[in-house]
Amino acid sequence: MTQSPTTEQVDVGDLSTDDLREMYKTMRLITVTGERAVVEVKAGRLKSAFYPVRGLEGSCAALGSAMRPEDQIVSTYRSLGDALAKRSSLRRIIAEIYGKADGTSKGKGGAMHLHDQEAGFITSTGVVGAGLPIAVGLALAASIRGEKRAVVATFGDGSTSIGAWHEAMNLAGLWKLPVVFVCQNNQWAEHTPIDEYAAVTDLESRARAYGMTTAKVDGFDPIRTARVLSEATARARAGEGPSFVEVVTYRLTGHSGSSDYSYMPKDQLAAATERDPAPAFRRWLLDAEIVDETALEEIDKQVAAEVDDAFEFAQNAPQPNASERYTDVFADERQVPKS
Ligand SMILES: Cc1ncc(C[n+]2csc(CCOP(=O)(O)OP(=O)(O)O)c2C)c(N)n1
Repeated sequence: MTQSPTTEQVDVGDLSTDDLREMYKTMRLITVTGERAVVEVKAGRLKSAFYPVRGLEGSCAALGSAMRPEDQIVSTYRSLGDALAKRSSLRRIIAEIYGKADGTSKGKGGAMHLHDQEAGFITSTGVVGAGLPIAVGLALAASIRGEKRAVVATFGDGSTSIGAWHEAMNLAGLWKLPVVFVCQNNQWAEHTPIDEYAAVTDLESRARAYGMTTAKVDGFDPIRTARVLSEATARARAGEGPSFVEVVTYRLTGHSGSSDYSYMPKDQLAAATERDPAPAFRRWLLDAEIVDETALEEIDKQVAAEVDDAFEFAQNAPQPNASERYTDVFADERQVPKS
């Protein structure tokens, strides 16, 4: 593992102080919202599957700085960070996870199928690897219509061993589609470490075989990650074809909100925890004298208030009305069981 950014080595490129502050806020929002969701699940107030994004905060914040409003994203069940990076409303995401009428899909999608049309957050899916062909379809549509946008697909390292991943990568490479494939390599697929399920663990080299621009970045270095992802989204918007970015991170929790992580080697977990993205970035912002302690405390306070507000909003939001059961869904009413 390489080190987290240090004051001397970092060239922030085009990122302004406001961008860096925004990245820190996004990281904190992801951490605090995720931790709160786990508490709510364990307390039985949130009756939903929840997959923590701990460890990916820097990578998601970097993606947030690389994406523009017109870009679209397709994510996975581990989607909270991607939704926040795409500037989806925190209140409405949390309401959706609670299955409430004020959610981004009026409570019909839930955590597994988050969708926020306004934000360009097209969908998340619980089927490993299934998001990539959807992203390729969106990118094909954008290129046929002449729309200049990047379509981002995020997925875990485990997806790269799924057939749909290879089919999607091949078509995107062949047709030079405006997709950015972002592999969030957290080194685990549920309880299996990457070297126990993959013949080739250098995932970037697999992608290279499909004729696209590839990169591997340290996901604990959000500034370099932001630069690489910005180049990739710009390439897509300019019609220069797809990219694959392997963002190497580490999952700082178990697979799902309720699972244990006793199977994870303690030394690995401890080393990764030392690089916990939001605190590491906070330290770096202070050391580099980019943002002072008072301003950071202010951001921390804002985040705590926004998260409290979002959960309160979601918990008090109305349940969906039964009369809305068949609106906005594709099922044929005659085929839906009545009981
Ligand atoms: C097609 C398919 N096969 C198996 C599963 C069961 N499953 C759920 S999560 C998961 C691990 C996926 O790991 P990875 O893609 O690395 O994502 P991560 O959970 O690490 O973010 C598996 C195998 C599934 N949801 N879909």
